[in-house]
Amino acid sequence: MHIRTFRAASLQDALEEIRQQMGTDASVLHTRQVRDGWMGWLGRTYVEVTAGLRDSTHTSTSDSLHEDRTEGSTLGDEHESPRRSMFMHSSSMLAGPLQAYREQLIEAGVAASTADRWLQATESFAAGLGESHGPPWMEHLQRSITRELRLAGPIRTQPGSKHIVALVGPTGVGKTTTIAKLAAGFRIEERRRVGLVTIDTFRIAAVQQLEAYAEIMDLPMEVVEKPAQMQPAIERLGDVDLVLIDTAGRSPASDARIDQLVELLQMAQPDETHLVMAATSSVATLRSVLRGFAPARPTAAILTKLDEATSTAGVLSAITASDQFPGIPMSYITHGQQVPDDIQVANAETLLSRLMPNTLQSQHLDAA
Ligand SMILES: Nc1nc2c(ncn2[C@@H]2O[C@H](COP(=O)(O)OP(=O)(O)OP(=O)(O)O)[C@@H](O)[C@H]2O)c(=O)[nH]1
Ligand SMILES: [Mg+2]
Repeated sequence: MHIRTFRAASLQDALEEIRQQMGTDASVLHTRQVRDGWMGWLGRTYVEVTAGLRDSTHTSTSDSLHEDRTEGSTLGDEHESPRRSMFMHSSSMLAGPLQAYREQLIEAGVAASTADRWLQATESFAAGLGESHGPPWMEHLQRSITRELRLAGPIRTQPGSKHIVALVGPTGVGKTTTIAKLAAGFRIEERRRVGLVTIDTFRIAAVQQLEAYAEIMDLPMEVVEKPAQMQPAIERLGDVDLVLIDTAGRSPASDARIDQLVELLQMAQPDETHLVMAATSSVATLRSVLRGFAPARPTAAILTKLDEATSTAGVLSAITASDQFPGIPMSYITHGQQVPDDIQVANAETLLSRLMPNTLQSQHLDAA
């Protein structure tokens, strides 16, 4: 089969171009909306259609007409709307259990185009192993998503060099709690000298919250209110290996407050900035957080509240790379309120074991 991809401003335009260039025997294999520009910002939306044309030796036989109908509609078929063909394509190509997974993924907030990408990769993966008609599908799906996942690894410190790490993110996602977990882990397990800075002076309770952790762990702590205070505060922390900067929660929609945060952070010149997001958030919220905090130039993402999330599928679809977004590497995941225990370095196994509400059950069924 001869396969080509076309991009146009609308589906109708794309179909017309395919009709002109490949003829009316061409089949629509895949359709998706694409937006250019970083994360879809400042970009145009257009439609991308992948079309296929069978070798001429097959196109005139009745068999080929039958096959075209199973893979997608031929453009010459007046009775089949492109939208319906698209649906038929995605539901008829996939092996039975993958159809059910497709529905679950979409229900978890994953865009249909992402679900299709993952599931097609799953089928190819299984076919490569010679298991195109058998289990374990869930394992294949998990492996396919793992290949898209970027892992940042833990924060790396060197004794004697001041490594500066800031945590940013929306309100209430667990920034301060995560700072406490990280501080305890580096101080107790890694035996590093840790200092804390908070620029969350918006609420007195926020300063007190971090102060309480600093006291328990006997860590130096500085409070910064204005950009000019940042460098002197970091100096005053003395000879520490790791500086953890806690910030006030910001709404991703508040450009002015995010600009203020960026201005303060610039004075600290952090080596790493981790964007903290809750695994319980919707895909739409996660996308707006990723967009809203882009000016802070996050180098990694921390996913909190994994213990409260029923599924990680939506989160993974939001943080993995797509045409509109380069993806963000995950550094840590947190799975409870306990300091310092409920944190671990982000790893594919944990993230994917909770892919869908019934992942474990599916693995059981697959294995049966
Ligand atoms: N279930 C669960 N709760 C968590 C986790 N991490 C933090 N929390 C809870 O989430 C709530 C908010 O945590 P904070 O650390 O204060 O959140 P924050 O992002 O600093 O909040 P602001 O400073 O107000 O923006 C607290 O009740 C934490 O105990 C987690 O991994 N799982
Ligand atoms: Mg806080």
